Amino acid sequence: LVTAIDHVGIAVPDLDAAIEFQRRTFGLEVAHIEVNEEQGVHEAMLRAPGDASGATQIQLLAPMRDDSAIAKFIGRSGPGLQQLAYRVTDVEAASEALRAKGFRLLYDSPRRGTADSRINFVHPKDAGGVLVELVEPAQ
Ligand code: MC0
Repeated sequence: LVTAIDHVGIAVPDLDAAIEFQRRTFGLEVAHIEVNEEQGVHEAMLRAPGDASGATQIQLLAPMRDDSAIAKFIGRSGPGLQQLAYRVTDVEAASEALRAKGFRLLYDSPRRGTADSRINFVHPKDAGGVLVELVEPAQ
């Protein structure tokens, strides 16, 4: 089902401060920054300097609205690991295969993720307490 670990997402209160922390402390570089209005997040993808394109990235997620998933997560748990994203070749097929096994998917059909990827999520209560994102990268 899964072809790679796409990214690990960290909920942060302040995107610029979190980018600076990761850069100065660990030497990670910004690969991509965007706003996702539907998800209510301002986000950055980071990678280690030597990584090939397609390697696992670190995603920093800052809330843009009080009613966003990230604002709610930080309000309850504080900043920290929020999601684990698996890369798949066909998010609809992967979602359907998991639904058929009884897993709850959060969306009936895929939504737009980072860099025009197509995404869905497995409910954290069905995945060992981890919010699992399925990511089909843009062609
Ligand atoms: C909530 N729970 C989590 C969790 N969020 N457990 C692990 N990891 C998380 N991230 C737990 C709660 O503590 C609670 O446990 C239970 O799940 C149900 O909580 P709830 O209050 O009913 O649900 P909400 O309102 O907190 O919503 C949780 C849910 C939501 C996962 C449904 O966050 C959601 O829709 N997430 C998908 C969208 C998202 O995360 N977007 C931001 C990233 P107890 O034991 O207290 O019952 S956007 C993104 O990721 C993009 C752009 C991309 O990568 O391309």
